Amino acid sequence: MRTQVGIIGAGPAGLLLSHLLHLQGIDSIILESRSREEIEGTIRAGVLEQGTVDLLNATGVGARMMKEGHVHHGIELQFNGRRHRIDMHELTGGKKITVYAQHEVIKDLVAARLEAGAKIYFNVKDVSLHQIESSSPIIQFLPENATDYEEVNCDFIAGCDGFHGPSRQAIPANLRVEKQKIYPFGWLGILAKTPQVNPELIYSNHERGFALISTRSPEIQRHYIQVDPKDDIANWSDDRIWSELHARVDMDGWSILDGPIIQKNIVSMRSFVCETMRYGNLFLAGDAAHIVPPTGAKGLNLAAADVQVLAKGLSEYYHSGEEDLLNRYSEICLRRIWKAQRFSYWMTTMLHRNFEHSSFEYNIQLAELDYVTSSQAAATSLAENYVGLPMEIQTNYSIKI
Ligand code: RFL
Ligand code: PHB
Repeated sequence: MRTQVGIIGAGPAGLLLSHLLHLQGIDSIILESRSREEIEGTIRAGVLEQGTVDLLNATGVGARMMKEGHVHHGIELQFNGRRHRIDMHELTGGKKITVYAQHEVIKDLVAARLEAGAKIYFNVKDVSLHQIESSSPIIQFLPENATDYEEVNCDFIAGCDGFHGPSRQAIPANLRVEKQKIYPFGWLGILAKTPQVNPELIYSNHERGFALISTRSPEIQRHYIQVDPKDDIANWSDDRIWSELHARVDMDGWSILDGPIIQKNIVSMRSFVCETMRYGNLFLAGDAAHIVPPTGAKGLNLAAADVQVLAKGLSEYYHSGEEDLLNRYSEICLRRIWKAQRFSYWMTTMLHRNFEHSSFEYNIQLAELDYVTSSQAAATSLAENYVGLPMEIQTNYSIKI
């Protein structure tokens, strides 16, 4: 089969890229190793930057997000037994974030793509990339329930297959420039059937470790606690999780509410950048090229920013033969990526308890929090990064779906 852009991965990056290309008259095929049910049911991100929300709205896939998502004008930082609000709306001239689950974004994008007649192959196996240095790269794969391999012949391959996918590995190791930091922190995340306890997210630095109070709806809450990344979820009974959450976020006269935990898991944390985001006619986007620790809530938003640049570059190439933007793809994306890396690293090191640190370093963390919550300049810096720095490249989409 033939298409203009072969996309590996139906995560936020791959689906959004396919959608943006379609709006510009460019054909794509998506290959995804998991089932539609699985990708639409995996619990991950929750915070969408203003720019991501604007992009989803401008391209006609924001209606449900606007109805069911929750707009937040601020966040709260808790330390030393006190809570301090960062008024992002006020500090950024009216910008805000929207809490809307990643798998809901996925559902909206899959529905829009299928309605527009897109080809998405779910449950594919053995995806491999060939001839990526040439102008006619090939993706080989085993379709669901098939015994014979098939090929997608395309002009470009978009590697949107997340951190563990094959796309990044297809770039010769000696040409790949990669930088990474592993943290001694893990996040134990839960979804719980309990009422919302606070109108805004609470990021808590506590002696026992970091905790985050987030939400999904008035009835379903999303909370996280810092744990050892090598810890086993089997060691965490629901009672133990709730008692740790209480210890880390409750204050005089205020308490989170326990309830049935419907999902729990532990993820480890790393910062990673593959600076070689283009090799021949392969372009990497989203987690395939970079990972941020979730404390800054940036991963999905960065994926959306990458594909916005890539879609515009491909559009210029197909509509006017202009390759300048494609040639500058890595350079343009990396400026935003490194700023998001800096912010995510800063939030992570400021808010987590590093048990290998001395009390000196812990006091520096608390002083940083004190500064950020008492200086307008420092709070503004946090706020403008949290709501999202301006997009490097913008396109006026005419909605045709
Ligand atoms: P994804 O979502 O990993 O999608 C990649 C897709 O590729 C498929 N795939 C393959 N397909 C075909 N063949 C293969 N060989 C394949 N190998 C893999 C996979 O099945 C998958 O469907 O990457 P993408 O699209 O780049 O999107 C990135 C985001 O998912 C990620 O950055 C965010 O979830 C990060 N993140 C957050 N980001 C935010 O912007 N705001 C947040 O509030 C936020 N919170 C979070 C987060 C990530 C978290 N975890 C689980 C690490 C909270 C958490 C706890
Ligand atoms: C979430 O609601 O899942 C969430 C919120 C804020 C973060 C990370 C995840 O920084």
